[in-house]
Amino acid sequence: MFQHVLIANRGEIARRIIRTCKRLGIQTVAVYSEADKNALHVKEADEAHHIGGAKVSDSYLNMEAIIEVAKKTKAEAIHPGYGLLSENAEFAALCHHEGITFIGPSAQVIKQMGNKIEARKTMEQVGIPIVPGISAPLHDAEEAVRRANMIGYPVMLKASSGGGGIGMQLVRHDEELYRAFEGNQKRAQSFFNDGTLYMEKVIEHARHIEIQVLFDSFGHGVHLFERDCSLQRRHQKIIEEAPAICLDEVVRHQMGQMAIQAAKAIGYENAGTIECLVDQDQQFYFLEMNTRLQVEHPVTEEITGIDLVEEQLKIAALEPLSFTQEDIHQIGHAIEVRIYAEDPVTFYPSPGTITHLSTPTAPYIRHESSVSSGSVMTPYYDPMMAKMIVYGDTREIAIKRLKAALQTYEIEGIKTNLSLLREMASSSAFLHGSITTDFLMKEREGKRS
Ligand code: MV4
Repeated sequence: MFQHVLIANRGEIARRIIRTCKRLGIQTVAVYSEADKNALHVKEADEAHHIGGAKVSDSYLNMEAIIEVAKKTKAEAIHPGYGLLSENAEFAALCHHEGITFIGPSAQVIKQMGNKIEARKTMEQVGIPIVPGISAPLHDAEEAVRRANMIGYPVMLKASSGGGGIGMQLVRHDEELYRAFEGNQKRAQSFFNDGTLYMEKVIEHARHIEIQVLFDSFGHGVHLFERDCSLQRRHQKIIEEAPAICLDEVVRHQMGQMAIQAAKAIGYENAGTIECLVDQDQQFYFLEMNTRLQVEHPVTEEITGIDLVEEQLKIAALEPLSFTQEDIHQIGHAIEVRIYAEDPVTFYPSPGTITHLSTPTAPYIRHESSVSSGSVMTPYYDPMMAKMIVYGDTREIAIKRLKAALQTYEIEGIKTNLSLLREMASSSAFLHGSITTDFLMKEREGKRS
């Protein structure tokens, strides 16, 4: 196992990674920006190094500065967390070139799955069901309209270098598509430096289900079942849970096998997630693969008892997986809510100082946060300030506990989405599990107009 690991991230995920490293006796090296001098991850790491200005491009995305700290501190490996450099193939390659282990898959696999058209093609070839659509770049609006008429409206226009819903638009008819095409192309170009668009049929009344996989460096792997992430708003997930209540046991098994097959086919190594849509007839379709540890990984940890960060570290240290598929079970139910420092009406980030913070504690509550009383939410980074994960033997118990925990959660000084979370957790749609992706698409459009 490594003796020193550098964590190239900030906030709750940096703290989460530090915690597992400490338990495994690994020395932790934090990096921080000008704005994060007083951040908790800086205090909790064994050592911390300043890498640049507040803007992520000057610090957390500053590859050279991070590599320099790794070399100086003799860190043998870098954990990228999520976001930031976690799916940056160039960074993974740079680590490799410098003789530092990037805790994640190879640069080649990151690149392959980062190109969503390429990912569709690869999965199609392996025999994995993909969403009906095209697996080649759309050249112009005319071609898009021709293709849309073959696929059948509504269609989803997507950016090939996008993912996570950014640069995605639902289109209902020819005229709308003509209007949408160029704007989306430009947006994709400015966001991802790649204006390539593709198109899929919209799967209606679907659920957004993702399968967690773990593969070691010997090509052996397991899946850790699914998470249901259907509750999203403006491409931000709000509530995630495991298991998914909609899946029948046969389909759950098929999806697990599919995820293993997909990961094997691309020579995947480390933790990864296969995102799917599951329609009302329990048909599932591959959407994309995320080649990182995800924000919502704790719900999987809670129901399987496996520490995903520990497994990531062991895999990167070339240890074989210490369990097989038969050892992994879904026990109980876990729900995660994300607490954002944002205005509940406009959804704009709400930076400022947290003057008071009181979070519920109980054996069945797990709190992953980047802040404490007195912390400052700066405008430079993602406005997610914490995640709360509740566990119960059943979904009903977990929801009851979630509602009670949200009632006692107190944040003062900044605006947050707590009221929205309370509303969601108490809604009958959530209780009955009837929330599908289009429920939120409609709701989202309503809010925008
Ligand atoms: C879709 C879809 C329906 N049809 N693609 C959202 C995250 C990103 N990885 C893909 N997403 C979706 N892709 C097709 N062909 C529905 C979603 C989706 C969604 C869309 C809008 C608002 C909320 C959503 C929640 C989950 C999934």
